[in-house]
Amino acid sequence: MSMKSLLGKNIGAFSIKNYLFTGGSSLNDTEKFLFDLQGFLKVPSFLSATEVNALNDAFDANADKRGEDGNRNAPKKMEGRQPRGMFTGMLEWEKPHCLPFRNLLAHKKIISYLNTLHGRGWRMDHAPFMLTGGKGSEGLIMHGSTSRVFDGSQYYNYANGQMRCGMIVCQFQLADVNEGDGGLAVIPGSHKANFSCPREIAAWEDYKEVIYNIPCKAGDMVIFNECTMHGTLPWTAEHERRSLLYRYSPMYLHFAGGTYTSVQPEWVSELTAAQQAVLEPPYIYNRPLIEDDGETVIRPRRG
Ligand SMILES: O=C(O)CCC(=O)C(=O)O
Repeated sequence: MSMKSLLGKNIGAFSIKNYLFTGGSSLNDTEKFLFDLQGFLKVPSFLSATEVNALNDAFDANADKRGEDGNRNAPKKMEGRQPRGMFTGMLEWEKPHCLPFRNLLAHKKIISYLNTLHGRGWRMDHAPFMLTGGKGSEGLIMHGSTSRVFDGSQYYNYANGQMRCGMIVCQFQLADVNEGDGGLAVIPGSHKANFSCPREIAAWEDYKEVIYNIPCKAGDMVIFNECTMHGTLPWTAEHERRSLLYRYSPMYLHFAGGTYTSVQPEWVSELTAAQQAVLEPPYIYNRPLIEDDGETVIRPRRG
């Protein structure tokens, strides 16, 4: 559906209730404290075992689609390792394999996190991808805009009782990450840093103690702000890394480059109204907003 036609839709459904909507569900106080403090939050058991199995089964059935992560900015002394593996395009895989990925787009449990960090009306930024790789897969230098400059695409702001973020990343672990296995690492608190991160720290050579490789169980989700310094430590475990990344931005922002068209591909029409809402381009008026049930969509003229 084009943006033009969408803007013309459902204005009749607009109501005072919608206009005065309450802002939806929110994080609990502990989660708010931790995200504000750290610039990331681990949410244990976000996915059920059934959901993890369905996602893993879909990857196993599409093992031939594995590519390489083209982003090979590893610290110099780590050069020569094998590149990280990457899967993309899962939302378009043949049924039933695309379905567990489509179900994650507007997952009922993600709503409170995105409402709290973006305000309502958040949207998918980039396409989802999975990072994988066996023992010896290379890392990626720590990166993130911090707070040393204002970057409208990746930022952290707290004002008037609200946290607000530019692009954020939801990383769903589909395999355990034990302490020291490698994979996602962050510098906690760096979303508020006022100085550039020295290269030796970003390349995890010195001050290793400030870099935190987040241990997780399969099914846990880590949500982090793109402005929090983050990167990848080389994978050391015998089992394969399996980290699925969905990135979301506020409704007025589009991070990924290129000229985009607002005409959606045919498969999008198969999605629920809530899932389609997440794939809308950036705009404000009459934007579809997802209610806490993960199904109902309202379209107030302005949120
Ligand atoms: O390995 C990770 O989880 C971090 C990935 C990352 O920072 C990136 O793809 O930009």
